[in-house]
Amino acid sequence: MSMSSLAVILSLTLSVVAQQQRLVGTTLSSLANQNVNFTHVFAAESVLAESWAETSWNGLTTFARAGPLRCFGVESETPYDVAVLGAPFDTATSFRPGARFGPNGIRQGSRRLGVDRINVPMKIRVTDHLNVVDCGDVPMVYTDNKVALRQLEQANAALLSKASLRAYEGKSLAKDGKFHPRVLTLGGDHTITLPLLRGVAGVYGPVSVIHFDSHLDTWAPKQTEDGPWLPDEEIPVSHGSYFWYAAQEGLLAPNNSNIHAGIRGALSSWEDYDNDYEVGFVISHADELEEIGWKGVVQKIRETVGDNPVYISLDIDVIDPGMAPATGTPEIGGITTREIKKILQGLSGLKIVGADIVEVAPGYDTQDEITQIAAANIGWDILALMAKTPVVE
Ligand SMILES: [Mn+2]
Repeated sequence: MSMSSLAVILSLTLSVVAQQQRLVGTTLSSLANQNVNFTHVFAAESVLAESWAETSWNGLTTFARAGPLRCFGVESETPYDVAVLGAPFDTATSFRPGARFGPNGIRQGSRRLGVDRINVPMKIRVTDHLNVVDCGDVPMVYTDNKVALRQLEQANAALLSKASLRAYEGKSLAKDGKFHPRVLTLGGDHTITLPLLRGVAGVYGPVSVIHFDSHLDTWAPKQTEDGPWLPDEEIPVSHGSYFWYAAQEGLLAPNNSNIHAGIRGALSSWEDYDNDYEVGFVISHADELEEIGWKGVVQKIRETVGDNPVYISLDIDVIDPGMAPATGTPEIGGITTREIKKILQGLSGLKIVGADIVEVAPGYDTQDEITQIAAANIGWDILALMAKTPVVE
């Protein structure tokens, strides 16, 4: 190779390198020309900050990107329409514990959802109708269930006692005639429903409960012949007896206007069904879905609750463990996520005064978070039901 051809190659190479450097230089200088100031980019008035905030799974992980609020602290005066509240409690469960991590598991499962996104089958965008905040979790002691449940009761009552951001035409269903926020609680084992029902009954009077579960949860606390409790000791409430206590306290609407849907758990005795009826429920069994379909289940629910104020309590074990394995007491033969969505859509127009989703124990979930995603989507559908219908007489 001659010196001149080497010079040509060298100069060509140098010119390519120079061109690449120019390209890099152009990119850097165009950024510099825009004077990118990251303090400005993330400032409250920035258009970019706004669009970033609407993108999924960024920022703080709240339920379906609801705004985080220190509901019990410095922001306790800020009004809202719905509070999402975590109840990290699992020390009254009869089998596998772990639901104390349910609230954050459900939030994690909701990261691709948004309260500001359109729920297509429900035909609604929640934020067009409701201001939803996530209050985080209630502190619940892990050494004394009675105290822990009282903590939740106080927190829930504090939220419910406020005035909601929005007021509506017509008369509120609340006993005081005012409009109050609604609470969507993320459990927690199912025992938490007792203090939550005390809260809604305090505001609205007795409510009709729509209870999605594979178990009745109406069992009376019972000392066996050689049981562990001393003669005059109180038998503590558990995730299988809280509805019995709720009935004793007059929290449930009368005349069997409460319903279980998805029931399929084993019984100790056929008399369990008599007891369940006395507590105030009617039953829709999981295997009925094969015969009457989701429309039949919806019809049965609507006939049962009528025009009463409604509280929805959903144990994730109502869903088949193939789609929701991460729960304390799984039962095969459950309903599918598609069926629960159709049933919830069928409840459109009911006056939902509050709701909970319980028994999500993320430690047993699959790596793809299947249970937490199912629970989150169910919560998102319940918010849509709340958005559709204000609690007006
Ligand atoms: Mn259950």
